[in-house]
Formats: sequence, structure tokens, C-alpha cells
Amino acid sequence: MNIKATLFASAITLMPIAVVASDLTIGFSQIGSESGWRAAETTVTKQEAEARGITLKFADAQQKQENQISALRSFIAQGVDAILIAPVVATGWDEVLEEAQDSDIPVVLLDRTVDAPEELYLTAVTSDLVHEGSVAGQWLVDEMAGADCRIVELQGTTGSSPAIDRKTGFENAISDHSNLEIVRSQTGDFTRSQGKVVMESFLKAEGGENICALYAHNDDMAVGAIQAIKEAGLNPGKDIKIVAIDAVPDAHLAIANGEMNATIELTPNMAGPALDALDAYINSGTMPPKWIQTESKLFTAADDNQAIYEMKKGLGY
Ligand code: GZL
Repeated sequence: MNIKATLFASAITLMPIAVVASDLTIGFSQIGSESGWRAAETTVTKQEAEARGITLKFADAQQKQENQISALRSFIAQGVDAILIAPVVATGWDEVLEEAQDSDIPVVLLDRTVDAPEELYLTAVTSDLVHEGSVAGQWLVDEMAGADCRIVELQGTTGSSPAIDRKTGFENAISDHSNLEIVRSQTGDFTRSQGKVVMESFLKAEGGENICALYAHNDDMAVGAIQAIKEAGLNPGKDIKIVAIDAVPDAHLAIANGEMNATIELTPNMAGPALDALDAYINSGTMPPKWIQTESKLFTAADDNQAIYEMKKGLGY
């Protein structure tokens, strides 16, 4: 059974008032601030902890796994009650997770998964990353309705579970449609700046007139690519269709302006379900499912993106 969580549920907790006094101290190893979505996750995590009266020790890893491993060892040495981690890549965690287990410190994964025995973490709060890619691919299948389309792909951080799984899902969705072909695929590391640079290289290599669509593993890379497409004298959203993932405010704004076509929402509130699961586990011995799945919702030009932009832009992005 997967427990669903939605962004809008978090909207009602944005004005944190400590409703309970908690003596819990929790360490949070965050990847960094590579995207607007990541910044929102950090903001919401701090708000969710404050609302529960939890003491949160925050460590920003600047995108480096070695910094996350060091942070976890520091949290273990401090004897925190639990650890939250958004793991930058999927591999290389077994040893430090075993150290946390040996110290009886439960670990909860946020928004990304790891290739480690599931006994080494309490639960993972993530979306279905493969499904997100499939939704993006199916949107393009429907949009093209059989017409040929040469696709370029901006991948997320190499070796991260979203980059691996979102690629898999998209390829699965287009695999039976020979009119759709991925002609270039390269990492933009989930950032706007790299999304722009790599899209510039795609445009130079292929010729903008030969690119029909962009699939970006997150909105920030898509927003960077939009700038590159404009600078090449083309119309993003029209000459080159654009589908991405996260549903950050700037993606809704781009869709409202006709410069992007679709995005799939990823809630930044992974911490709410994570902290609830930790509270039940620590205080009542309740074992959560190994996966707490958050919802994924497709947004297109059919939605009121201007209104959604206005609502979301105050949510910590
Ligand atoms: C996905 C998450 C990704 C976001 C990006 O669950 O890990 O990391 O889609 C972020 O914006 O960089």
C-alpha cells in the first residue's frame, strides 16, 4: 500500500506553528540547490520540522556524495534520533547506511532512491520516477499523433535515480512509435545553466529546424533550454515542443506564455510524510511501507497555468 501525498496538502502547513513539542533531533543531508524544486523541498522540509517542534540539523552537500557521507557520519556521531537524506546518486551508500543501522538511527530517503538493501533504510518518500517519464513520453505520442518527431533529451544528474528512471519511462512510452526518435541525449545536471549550454550544442549539431521536441528531466533544464532556443531565433513551445517534470512556478509561467507545452508535478513536500512515518516508528513502533509514493500530475496549456504560477510562487521555490 502506497501512501499518497500531494503538494496541496503541504500548502496548508506553510504557516508553521509548533503544534506539538517534540524532543526529536533529525539530521537532513540535502543534495544542494541545483533547481527551483530542490530549493522548495529545503524550504518545506524546514517548515514541516518546525511545525512539529523537531530540531533539524541541515547539511548542504553542494552536489557531492562525499559531503553527504561526511554529513551522515557527523549526524551519527552526534547521536541524532533519525536521518533524512536526498541521495545525489544511487550507488555507494551501503557502508554509511550500515553505520547508521549499527547506531540504531533510522534513515529515510527523500525524492531519490539508492541501490542498497532496503533493510538499510526505514522508507523512501518519492514519486514514481519511471511513471513520470512515461507520462511525458505518452504526452508527446498523443501530441504528435503519428507525425515524425526528432527528439533531444536533457538528462538529470548522471547516476541519479531520477535520471535513470525518467529516461526508462520515456523510452518505454515511445518504444512502439517509430515516428518518434531520440536523436541526442546528454546530461544537463538538473540545472538551468547546463540546460542552456547543452541545448545550444544540440541546436548547433542538429540544426534547430531538425529538432521537433525537447524532453527535459526537470523544468529548470527546460527553462535554460528555452533561452537557447530563443537565442537561436526559434519559438519554444511551437517550433520545438517542450515537456519536462517538476511543475515549478516558472514552468507554469512558460506554458501560460506558450513557450513550453507540458510538465508533470513533483511535490516538494516529501518531508511531511517522512516525518509522520518517523514519528509513528519512533514513538509507536509502527513500521512504514518501504515506499511512500507521492502523486504525479500532468499540466498542459489546458490548465490555468497563470493562476497556478501565482499560487505556487510563494511556496518556497
Ligand atoms: C526528483 C528530484 C529531482 C528534481 C530536480 O525526485 O530528485 O532533483 O526533479 C532535482 O529538480 O534536481
